[in-house]
Amino acid sequence: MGYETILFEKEDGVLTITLNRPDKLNAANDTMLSELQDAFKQAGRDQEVRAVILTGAGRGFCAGQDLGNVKERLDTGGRMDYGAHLRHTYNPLILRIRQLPKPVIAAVNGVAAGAGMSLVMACDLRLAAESASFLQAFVRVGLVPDSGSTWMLPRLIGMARAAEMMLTGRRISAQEAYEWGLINKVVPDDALMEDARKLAGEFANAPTKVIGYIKRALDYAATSSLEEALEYEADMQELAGRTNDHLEGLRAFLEKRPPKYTGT
Ligand code: T3D
Repeated sequence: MGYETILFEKEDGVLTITLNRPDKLNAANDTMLSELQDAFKQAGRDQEVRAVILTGAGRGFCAGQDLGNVKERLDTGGRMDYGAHLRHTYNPLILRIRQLPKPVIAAVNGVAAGAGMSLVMACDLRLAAESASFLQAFVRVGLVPDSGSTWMLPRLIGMARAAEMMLTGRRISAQEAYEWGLINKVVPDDALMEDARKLAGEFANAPTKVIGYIKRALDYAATSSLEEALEYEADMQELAGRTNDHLEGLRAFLEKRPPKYTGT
């Protein structure tokens, strides 16, 4: 695929995107941010892709914004326009991941800091290696949590713990993240990718279109009233009811055999 900062590998319906700047713990520079946008766009368009794994090369998952880049701007007398930068890079990327109508699994192989942690939270399911860790690094460099952190983190772990992580910048272990509900599972370091591939493989045989509707319904419900959520569920159910996979699921149940979903 010709990317400089990420690896893009497709196999058996699963696309694995690997952040690949290991010397910098996969800190995100502008090239990486635009390559990620492009990779997730491809994932959405490619009918063969039915699940995505996001992981990191080396000992880190992603250390957030590349602060070297920011320093270069300071050294040349300029200030970084963070608002504009966020609006053009991280914000559309987070939305693209959330709105991808396919499941995205984070396989967190090491530290996830700042916007790197936001990338983890934007995924649908999160597996982490025992040695992984998580921090809201923003405050440590005098910045406000961004890239959706203020929206996603309290929803995952509650306001008290989110405030603690954001205000102190404290680094938490994978085990603590699991106990707090930030991630779905902790696995031994050397089993992480195998576990992630197994899960993604199950998704590659799941009713993909319907999974897209479930993602939409969950995100919608996060900011709506019960009445609105009920109405939206009815809309999504109507769409699900028109899929081939719904019919196949019904037939398979009645014929007492495993379903063969095509994702359509
Ligand atoms: O508009 C906008 O862009 C605003 C967006 C902001 C979003 C953000 O993400 S702000 C937060 C940015 N990230 C951070 O503040 C985290 C900085 N990194 C760290 O605090 C630590 O590296 C970690 C706690 C993540 C890991 O610590 P440790 O001891 O395991 O590793 P290390 O030795 O600090 O890092 C290893 C190398 O990676 C090192 O390079 P070197 O010395 O071996 O050449 C280090 O400089 C580099 N590195 C780590 N994080 C970054 C980085 N280089 C550039 N940018 C980084 N964020």
